[in-house]
Amino acid sequence: MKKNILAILLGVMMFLFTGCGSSDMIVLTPQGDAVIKTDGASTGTSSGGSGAAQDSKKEETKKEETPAGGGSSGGGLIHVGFAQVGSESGWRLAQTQSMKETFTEANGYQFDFVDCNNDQKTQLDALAKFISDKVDYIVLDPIVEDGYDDVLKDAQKADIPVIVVDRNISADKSLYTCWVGSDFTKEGTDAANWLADYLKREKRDSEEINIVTILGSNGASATTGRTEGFEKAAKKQKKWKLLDKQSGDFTKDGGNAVMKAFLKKYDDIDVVVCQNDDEAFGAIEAIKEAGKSCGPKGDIIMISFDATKDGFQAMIDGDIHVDVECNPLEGPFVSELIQKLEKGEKVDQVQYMEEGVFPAEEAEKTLPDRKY
Ligand code: GYE
Repeated sequence: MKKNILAILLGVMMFLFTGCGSSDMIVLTPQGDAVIKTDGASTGTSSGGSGAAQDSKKEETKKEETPAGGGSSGGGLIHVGFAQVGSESGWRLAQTQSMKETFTEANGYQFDFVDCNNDQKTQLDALAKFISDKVDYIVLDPIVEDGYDDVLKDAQKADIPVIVVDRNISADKSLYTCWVGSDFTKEGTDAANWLADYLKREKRDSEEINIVTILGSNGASATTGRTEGFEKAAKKQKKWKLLDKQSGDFTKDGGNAVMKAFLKKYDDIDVVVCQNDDEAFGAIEAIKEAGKSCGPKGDIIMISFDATKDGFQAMIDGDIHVDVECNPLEGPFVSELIQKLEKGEKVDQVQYMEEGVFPAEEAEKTLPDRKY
């Protein structure tokens, strides 16, 4: 009898401890505030904890706690090493700024920043150096998804917590402390849903629609997620034809070169999906040079991702139809995680930034409030 009461008590405690099985997420607003958001889309499936890289989003949105680790060396500054992807885009510059503004001496940090120039070897070397320098925390924005397992094992052996930001990695979740970034697949789905609604509103939903995509960098999870989300939703649209896709490497020059090639190859492009704003700026130039036009009053529908201030300006200028937001203001949030880990608190393994979809007609009104 006593045993039963104990079991019930234990059960109640477990229920409370695990957050009542809810699927709350901490998300970041574009203003950089951390807020808890309940994900209504998440199912009540029991946690499998498989650790497989391709776990479904439902699996990922669940709150998974991970043990704290590391701790600052002595009473001085907390030493943080950040291996940044590069400086390929406006989004990237905003993310770098957010990190640099956060990890200052005044805020109690010693900050080592390495711009890895989109080169994974440089990034792996930077991570190895952080380990040999015995930093307190490593922050990694992985250029591509694969190839970090060994260095993460080294960091783990050295007892250095690794916080992965922005792009995802395929390494087992047990090899890093946590990840904070964007739901790229959702961004791709949002873009496709916007297009379906727009075509309906324009009474073009019975027309054949030819779509080309300027992909981001090959192997980056931002590219694979956006592509997967868009293509899955596009499959449901009988009239959409995905003509072609090529990488523009998340740069303006890349977007320009790919768009030029597309315009040579196809004379009936209806939609260009640019996987970031910089590529869109390059593509817009190529379209205009070819004597065509884009944007709500033009020939070609332009979809972009990131929603930087320059992206907003391009919408106001009439060149882009819609910009799907990707929030780069991760600095304060990563700092908050580190402060929790310092206190020995547990942190959630997966955390998403809060993001929206901005159509051109809202751009003028929204631009003054934009932070990046
Ligand atoms: O969309 C692009 C940048 O990883 C989300 O990388 C990021 C992407 C972003 O270069 O502009």
